[in-house]
Amino acid sequence: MSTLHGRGQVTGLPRWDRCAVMGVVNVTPDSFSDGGQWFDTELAVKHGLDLVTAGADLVDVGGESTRPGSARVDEAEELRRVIPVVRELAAAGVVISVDTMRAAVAERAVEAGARLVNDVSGGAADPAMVPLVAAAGVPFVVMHWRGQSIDMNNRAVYADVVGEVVAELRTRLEQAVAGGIAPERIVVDPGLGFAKDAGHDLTLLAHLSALRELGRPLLVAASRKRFLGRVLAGADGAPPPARERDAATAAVSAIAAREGAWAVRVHEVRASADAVRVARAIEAAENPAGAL
Ligand code: PMM
Repeated sequence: MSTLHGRGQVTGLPRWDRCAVMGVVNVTPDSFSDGGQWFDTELAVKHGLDLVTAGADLVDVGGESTRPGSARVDEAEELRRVIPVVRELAAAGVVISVDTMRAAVAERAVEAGARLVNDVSGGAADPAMVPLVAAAGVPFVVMHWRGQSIDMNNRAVYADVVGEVVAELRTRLEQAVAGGIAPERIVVDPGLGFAKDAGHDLTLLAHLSALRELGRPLLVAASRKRFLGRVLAGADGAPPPARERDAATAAVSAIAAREGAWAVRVHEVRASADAVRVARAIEAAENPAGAL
Protein backbone atom coordinates (compact mmCIF):
# COMPACT_ATOMS: atom_id res chain seq x y z
CA MET A 1 0.00 0.00 0.00
CA SER A 2 2.89 2.23 0.54
CA THR A 3 3.13 5.55 -1.25
CA LEU A 4 6.43 6.32 0.40
CA HIS A 5 8.56 8.06 -2.14
CA GLY A 6 10.08 10.48 0.35
CA ARG A 7 8.23 12.80 2.70
CA GLY A 8 10.35 15.73 1.65
CA GLN A 9 12.42 18.15 3.57
CA VAL A 10 11.88 21.74 4.54
CA THR A 11 14.81 24.09 4.11
CA GLY A 12 15.40 25.99 7.33
CA LEU A 13 14.20 23.26 9.68
CA PRO A 14 15.91 20.21 11.16
CA ARG A 15 15.64 17.05 9.11
CA TRP A 16 13.76 14.29 10.88
CA ASP A 17 14.11 10.74 9.57
CA ARG A 18 10.40 10.09 10.13
CA CYS A 19 7.13 11.97 10.25
CA ALA A 20 7.66 14.81 12.74
CA VAL A 21 5.32 15.59 15.62
CA MET A 22 4.21 19.19 16.08
CA GLY A 23 2.75 19.77 19.54
CA VAL A 24 0.14 22.50 19.95
CA VAL A 25 0.10 25.28 22.52
CA ASN A 26 -3.02 27.39 22.12
CA VAL A 27 -2.64 30.53 24.22
CA THR A 28 -6.36 31.24 23.92
CA PRO A 29 -9.39 31.27 26.19
CA ASP A 30 -11.62 29.63 23.57
CA SER A 31 -9.91 27.08 21.27
CA PHE A 32 -12.33 24.25 20.82
CA SER A 33 -10.18 21.47 22.19
CA ASP A 34 -7.98 23.05 24.84
CA GLY A 35 -9.24 26.62 25.16
CA GLY A 36 -8.37 28.27 28.47
CA GLN A 37 -5.96 25.60 29.64
CA TRP A 38 -2.77 27.43 28.70
CA PHE A 39 -4.07 31.01 28.71
CA ASP A 40 -1.20 32.28 30.79
CA THR A 41 2.41 32.75 29.70
CA GLU A 42 3.97 30.63 32.39
CA LEU A 43 1.52 27.76 31.99
CA ALA A 44 1.83 27.91 28.22
CA VAL A 45 5.64 27.75 28.38
CA LYS A 46 5.54 24.86 30.81
CA HIS A 47 3.08 23.06 28.57
CA GLY A 48 5.34 23.58 25.55
CA LEU A 49 8.30 22.10 27.43
CA ASP A 50 6.14 19.19 28.58
CA LEU A 51 5.18 18.51 24.96
CA VAL A 52 8.86 18.33 24.02
CA THR A 53 9.50 15.91 26.89
CA ALA A 54 6.61 13.83 25.59
CA GLY A 55 8.27 13.64 22.16
CA ALA A 56 7.30 16.76 20.20
CA ASP A 57 9.84 17.71 17.53
CA LEU A 58 8.46 21.22 17.24
CA VAL A 59 5.82 23.28 19.03
CA ASP A 60 3.14 25.40 17.34
CA VAL A 61 2.17 28.47 19.38
CA GLY A 62 -1.07 30.27 18.54
CA GLY A 63 -3.03 33.11 20.11
CA GLU A 64 -6.18 33.15 18.04
CA SER A 65 -8.86 30.47 18.01
CA THR A 66 -9.97 29.32 14.58
CA ARG A 67 -12.78 27.09 15.74
CA PRO A 68 -15.92 27.29 13.57
CA GLY A 69 -17.90 30.42 14.36
CA SER A 70 -15.12 32.21 16.24
CA ALA A 71 -14.48 35.93 15.80
CA ARG A 72 -11.01 37.44 15.38
CA VAL A 73 -8.93 38.69 18.30
CA ASP A 74 -7.24 42.05 17.85
CA GLU A 75 -3.60 42.24 16.93
CA ALA A 76 -2.38 43.73 20.21
CA GLU A 77 -4.02 40.93 22.17
CA GLU A 78 -2.64 38.25 19.84
CA LEU A 79 0.86 39.70 20.26
CA ARG A 80 0.44 39.82 24.03
CA ARG A 81 -0.54 36.16 24.12
CA VAL A 82 1.99 34.74 21.70
CA ILE A 83 5.28 36.61 21.78
CA PRO A 84 6.45 35.91 25.36
CA VAL A 85 5.65 32.22 24.94
CA VAL A 86 7.55 32.02 21.65
CA ARG A 87 10.51 33.89 23.16
CA GLU A 88 10.82 31.65 26.20
CA LEU A 89 10.37 28.35 24.38
CA ALA A 90 12.78 29.37 21.60
CA ALA A 91 15.33 30.42 24.22
CA ALA A 92 14.98 26.95 25.73
CA GLY A 93 15.99 25.50 22.37
CA VAL A 94 12.54 24.38 21.18
CA VAL A 95 11.83 24.56 17.44
CA ILE A 96 8.85 26.93 17.35
CA SER A 97 6.19 27.45 14.77
CA VAL A 98 3.84 30.42 15.11
CA ASP A 99 0.20 29.86 14.19
CA THR A 100 -1.02 33.23 12.94
CA MET A 101 -2.78 34.89 10.02
CA ARG A 102 -1.17 38.27 10.76
CA ALA A 103 2.12 39.40 9.22
CA ALA A 104 2.84 41.68 12.19
CA VAL A 105 2.51 38.75 14.60
CA ALA A 106 4.61 36.51 12.36
CA GLU A 107 7.30 39.18 12.16
CA ARG A 108 7.52 39.67 15.91
CA ALA A 109 7.41 35.92 16.49
CA VAL A 110 10.29 35.34 14.08
CA GLU A 111 12.26 38.07 15.88
CA ALA A 112 11.48 36.23 19.12
CA GLY A 113 12.88 32.99 17.70
CA ALA A 114 10.07 31.25 15.76
CA ARG A 115 11.43 29.20 12.85
CA LEU A 116 8.24 28.41 10.94
CA VAL A 117 5.15 30.48 10.14
CA ASN A 118 1.94 28.45 10.14
CA ASP A 119 -0.78 30.52 8.47
CA VAL A 120 -4.14 28.74 8.29
CA SER A 121 -5.15 31.17 5.53
CA GLY A 122 -2.10 30.29 3.44
CA GLY A 123 -1.33 33.99 3.05
CA ALA A 124 -4.86 34.98 2.04
CA ALA A 125 -5.96 36.80 5.21
CA ASP A 126 -3.19 39.40 5.29
CA PRO A 127 -1.62 40.69 2.06
CA ALA A 128 1.54 41.55 4.01
CA MET A 129 2.12 37.92 5.06
CA VAL A 130 3.77 36.45 1.94
CA PRO A 131 6.18 39.41 1.50
CA LEU A 132 7.07 39.24 5.19
CA VAL A 133 7.77 35.50 5.14
CA ALA A 134 9.73 35.88 1.89
CA ALA A 135 11.88 38.63 3.39
CA ALA A 136 12.38 36.77 6.67
CA GLY A 137 13.45 33.64 4.76
CA VAL A 138 11.55 31.31 7.10
CA PRO A 139 9.52 28.23 6.17
CA PHE A 140 5.77 28.69 5.65
CA VAL A 141 2.76 26.39 6.03
CA VAL A 142 0.16 26.94 3.32
CA MET A 143 -3.13 25.50 4.54
CA HIS A 144 -6.28 25.04 2.47
CA TRP A 145 -8.70 27.79 3.57
CA ARG A 146 -11.80 29.33 2.11
CA GLY A 147 -12.36 32.24 4.49
CA GLN A 148 -12.56 33.25 8.13
CA SER A 149 -13.91 30.85 10.75
CA ILE A 150 -16.95 32.96 11.58
CA ASP A 151 -18.86 31.54 8.59
CA MET A 152 -16.54 28.92 7.09
CA ASN A 153 -19.02 26.06 7.45
CA ASN A 154 -21.13 27.71 4.72
CA ARG A 155 -18.22 27.21 2.35
CA ALA A 156 -18.04 23.44 2.86
CA VAL A 157 -19.48 22.83 -0.60
CA TYR A 158 -17.56 20.68 -3.07
CA ALA A 159 -18.31 18.61 -6.14
CA ASP A 160 -14.93 16.89 -5.79
CA VAL A 161 -13.31 17.73 -2.47
CA VAL A 162 -9.91 16.19 -3.25
CA GLY A 163 -9.61 17.80 -6.69
CA GLU A 164 -10.77 21.20 -5.47
CA VAL A 165 -8.56 21.23 -2.38
CA VAL A 166 -5.53 20.23 -4.45
CA ALA A 167 -6.31 22.88 -7.10
CA GLU A 168 -6.94 25.63 -4.55
CA LEU A 169 -3.80 24.72 -2.60
CA ARG A 170 -1.80 24.76 -5.82
CA THR A 171 -3.00 28.29 -6.53
CA ARG A 172 -1.97 29.45 -3.03
CA LEU A 173 1.35 27.67 -3.36
CA GLU A 174 1.99 29.44 -6.66
CA GLN A 175 1.03 32.79 -5.12
CA ALA A 176 3.42 32.21 -2.24
CA VAL A 177 6.23 31.34 -4.66
CA ALA A 178 5.40 34.30 -6.91
CA GLY A 179 5.57 36.46 -3.78
CA GLY A 180 9.14 35.36 -3.16
CA ILE A 181 8.90 32.42 -0.77
CA ALA A 182 11.33 29.70 -1.83
CA PRO A 183 9.38 26.55 -2.77
CA GLU A 184 11.73 24.42 -0.69
CA ARG A 185 10.55 26.31 2.41
CA ILE A 186 6.84 25.61 1.84
CA VAL A 187 4.71 22.94 3.55
CA VAL A 188 1.13 22.22 2.42
CA ASP A 189 -1.82 21.23 4.62
CA PRO A 190 -5.34 20.14 3.60
CA GLY A 191 -6.88 22.16 6.46
CA LEU A 192 -9.06 19.44 7.97
CA GLY A 193 -12.24 20.95 9.42
CA PHE A 194 -11.76 24.32 7.69
CA ALA A 195 -14.75 24.76 5.38
CA LYS A 196 -15.08 20.96 5.43
CA ASP A 197 -17.54 18.58 7.00
CA ALA A 198 -16.65 15.17 8.44
CA GLY A 199 -17.11 13.41 5.11
CA HIS A 200 -14.79 15.89 3.38
CA ASP A 201 -12.11 15.39 6.04
CA LEU A 202 -12.29 11.60 5.76
CA THR A 203 -12.18 11.74 1.97
CA LEU A 204 -9.09 13.94 2.11
CA LEU A 205 -7.42 11.53 4.53
CA ALA A 206 -8.28 8.69 2.17
CA HIS A 207 -6.45 10.54 -0.63
CA LEU A 208 -3.37 12.00 1.02
CA SER A 209 -1.30 10.78 -1.90
CA ALA A 210 -3.18 13.24 -4.15
CA LEU A 211 -2.01 16.09 -1.92
CA ARG A 212 1.52 14.85 -2.14
CA GLU A 213 1.31 15.46 -5.87
CA LEU A 214 1.78 19.13 -5.01
CA GLY A 215 5.41 18.16 -4.52
CA ARG A 216 5.77 19.73 -1.11
CA PRO A 217 5.96 18.19 2.38
CA LEU A 218 2.56 17.59 3.90
CA LEU A 219 1.29 18.58 7.35
CA VAL A 220 -1.78 16.73 8.67
CA ALA A 221 -3.67 18.35 11.55
CA ALA A 222 -6.51 16.05 12.57
CA SER A 223 -6.11 16.39 16.32
CA ARG A 224 -9.41 16.19 18.24
CA LYS A 225 -11.34 17.59 15.29
CA ARG A 226 -15.09 17.34 14.75
CA PHE A 227 -14.81 14.55 12.20
CA LEU A 228 -13.22 12.34 14.85
CA GLY A 229 -16.10 13.19 17.17
CA ARG A 230 -18.45 12.06 14.43
CA VAL A 231 -16.53 8.81 13.85
CA LEU A 232 -16.49 8.04 17.58
CA ALA A 233 -20.08 9.04 18.31
CA GLY A 234 -22.10 6.60 20.35
CA ALA A 235 -25.46 5.10 19.42
CA ASP A 236 -27.18 8.33 20.46
CA GLY A 237 -25.07 10.23 17.93
CA ALA A 238 -23.37 12.32 20.63
CA PRO A 239 -19.66 12.91 19.93
CA PRO A 240 -17.21 12.40 22.79
CA PRO A 241 -15.66 15.59 24.17
CA ALA A 242 -12.57 16.85 22.35
CA ARG A 243 -10.20 15.58 25.02
CA GLU A 244 -11.46 12.04 24.56
CA ARG A 245 -10.37 11.97 20.92
CA ASP A 246 -6.63 11.51 21.50
CA ALA A 247 -6.47 7.79 20.77
CA ALA A 248 -8.31 8.42 17.49
CA THR A 249 -5.89 11.27 16.77
CA ALA A 250 -2.94 8.92 17.25
CA ALA A 251 -4.55 6.46 14.83
CA VAL A 252 -4.64 9.22 12.21
CA SER A 253 -1.01 10.05 13.02
CA ALA A 254 0.02 6.47 12.28
CA ILE A 255 -1.89 6.46 9.01
CA ALA A 256 -0.59 9.89 7.96
CA ALA A 257 2.97 8.85 8.75
CA ARG A 258 2.54 5.69 6.64
CA GLU A 259 1.21 7.84 3.82
CA GLY A 260 4.37 9.91 3.88
CA ALA A 261 3.21 13.00 5.80
CA TRP A 262 6.07 15.28 6.81
CA ALA A 263 4.45 16.11 10.15
CA VAL A 264 1.31 15.73 12.24
CA ARG A 265 0.00 18.56 14.44
CA VAL A 266 -1.42 17.24 17.72
CA HIS A 267 -2.50 18.41 21.17
CA GLU A 268 -1.58 15.22 23.04
CA VAL A 269 1.90 14.31 21.88
CA ARG A 270 2.91 11.06 23.51
CA ALA A 271 0.65 8.67 21.60
CA SER A 272 1.39 10.31 18.27
CA ALA A 273 5.14 10.29 19.00
CA ASP A 274 4.83 6.53 19.48
CA ALA A 275 2.65 6.19 16.37
CA VAL A 276 5.15 7.91 14.06
CA ARG A 277 7.95 5.75 15.47
CA VAL A 278 6.01 2.59 14.77
CA ALA A 279 5.33 3.84 11.24
CA ARG A 280 9.05 4.57 10.84
CA ALA A 281 9.99 1.09 12.01
CA ILE A 282 7.57 -0.50 9.53
CA GLU A 283 8.97 1.74 6.80
CA ALA A 284 12.50 0.63 7.65
CA ALA A 285 11.42 -3.01 7.43
CA GLU A 286 9.79 -2.32 4.08
CA ASN A 287 12.79 -0.45 2.66
CA PRO A 288 15.87 -1.98 4.26
CA ALA A 289 18.06 0.16 2.00
CA GLY A 290 16.58 3.17 3.78
CA ALA A 291 15.29 5.09 0.76
CA LEU A 292 13.41 7.82 2.63
N1 PMM B 1 -6.04 23.67 12.77
C1 PMM B 1 -6.19 24.49 13.80
C2 PMM B 1 -5.24 25.48 14.10
N2 PMM B 1 -4.12 25.60 13.35
N3 PMM B 1 -2.79 24.87 11.55
C3 PMM B 1 -2.62 24.06 10.51
N4 PMM B 1 -1.51 24.16 9.76
N5 PMM B 1 -3.55 23.11 10.17
C4 PMM B 1 -4.69 22.95 10.86
O1 PMM B 1 -5.52 22.10 10.48
C5 PMM B 1 -4.92 23.78 11.99
C6 PMM B 1 -3.94 24.75 12.30
C7 PMM B 1 -7.42 24.37 14.65
O2 PMM B 1 -7.25 23.46 15.67
P1 PMM B 1 -6.98 23.84 17.23
O3 PMM B 1 -7.79 25.08 17.53
O4 PMM B 1 -7.45 22.66 17.95
O5 PMM B 1 -5.53 24.06 17.43
